[in-house]
Amino acid sequence: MDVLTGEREYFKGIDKIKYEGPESDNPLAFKYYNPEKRVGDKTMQEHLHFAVAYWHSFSSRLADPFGPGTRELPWLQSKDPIQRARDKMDAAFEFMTKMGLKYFCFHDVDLVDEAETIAESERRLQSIVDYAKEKKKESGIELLWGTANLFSHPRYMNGAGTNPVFEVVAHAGAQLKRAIDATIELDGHNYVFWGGREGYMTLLNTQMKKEKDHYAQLLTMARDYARKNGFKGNFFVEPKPMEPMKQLYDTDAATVLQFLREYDLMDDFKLNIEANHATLALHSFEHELQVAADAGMLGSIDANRGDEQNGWDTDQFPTKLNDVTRAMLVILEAGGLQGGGINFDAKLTRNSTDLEDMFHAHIGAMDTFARGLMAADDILRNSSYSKLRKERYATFENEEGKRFVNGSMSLEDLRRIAVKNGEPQQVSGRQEFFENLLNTHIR
Ligand code: XUL
Ligand code: CO
Repeated sequence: MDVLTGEREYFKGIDKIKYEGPESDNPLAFKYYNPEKRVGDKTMQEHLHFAVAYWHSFSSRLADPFGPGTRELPWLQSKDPIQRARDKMDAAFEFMTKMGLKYFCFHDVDLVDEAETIAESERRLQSIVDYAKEKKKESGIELLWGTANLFSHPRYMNGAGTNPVFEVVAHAGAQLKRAIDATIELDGHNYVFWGGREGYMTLLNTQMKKEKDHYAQLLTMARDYARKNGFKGNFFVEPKPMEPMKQLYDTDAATVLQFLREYDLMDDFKLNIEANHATLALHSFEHELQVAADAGMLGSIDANRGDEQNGWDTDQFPTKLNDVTRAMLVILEAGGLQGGGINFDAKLTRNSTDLEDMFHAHIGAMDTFARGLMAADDILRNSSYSKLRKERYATFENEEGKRFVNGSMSLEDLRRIAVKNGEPQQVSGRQEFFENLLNTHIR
């Protein structure tokens, strides 16, 4: 069976997307993303590790809270859940192969629908995992990360790992186990926790400390189980402040770091930073990336964007070059992502109903990251950016500054120095200069 077409070809009339360069006017070609092109010490492909999100691209018919889905997905026609799952997988591997996407990410229930009983759900997942192994082998495509959807089923309405009822936590454990099994069997590079229902709607009915203790217990059990079964990859926690719950415990990067430290999970876990989640937390994407990077915990990213005009998680494809360049600057300065990649956790807007729209969305996003990568590399290599940033702190290299940094100075010493030197000279932060510098290097 041909990996490109599976049992039938879904994306008819679209060939493999090629790099044609910025002069090309072919909408179904890359203008900037050239996988083999070297940027610094690595190729674009090595820097970027793009992944498709199974849920948005192959499961969602683009429903929103005000209406049902608008697009037909020809791979979801079969009445038989296993056949439907196989058809979906054929479509996914055809799409990834045509796009040149080397990685994918999934929730357990994206691969195949959950059944009535745990045993049947396990059987179903095993069957589609066996099929995925074949497709992986034929195509060379790899699993960037797997996860369990512990937020959609009504039983999780009060949380999964943080549910006040132990029997629900046990169900979450059963589901977590099979998602980890699937990830290990598919040689997944990483495993993600996004705690969509791990939080509360009102603190009035919630014992927060107890719930967080339970959540940490579940993460610890998951870590121990996976390690015992040979999983060598990273665990990632993906912060988000709210939605679907009013308050999520994994609020932002700093909060998750504190949680991982408190429960002694720092060695096995890192962070998966999502752009739109950063916006919801009233942070910039680059801020969240920097917080993770400064702790040596920048694992992976979920690439998307929100909309300036509204405050919800619109999960649009990332097309804003200036924002992506700022993100790539942090990522490059951190020495890259630790084990992860760039997962397009992004959906088409509800009126983009042609199958071809999936290609435009991913081509645009990949080109944007390729340009952001080149611009960031150029800024770091060929501009005064790093030097000027360093120079802002030059006074801490002086004898007295150094003593302050080393901790060999007291508050009385600071007073003495302040009195001796008088009012310090004003030093401009030169924000507009830095903003112009960034724009000059975006080509
Ligand atoms: C939801 C979200 C999830 C996670 C995986 O906002 O980002 O899709 O990435 O569960
Ligand atoms: Co995400």
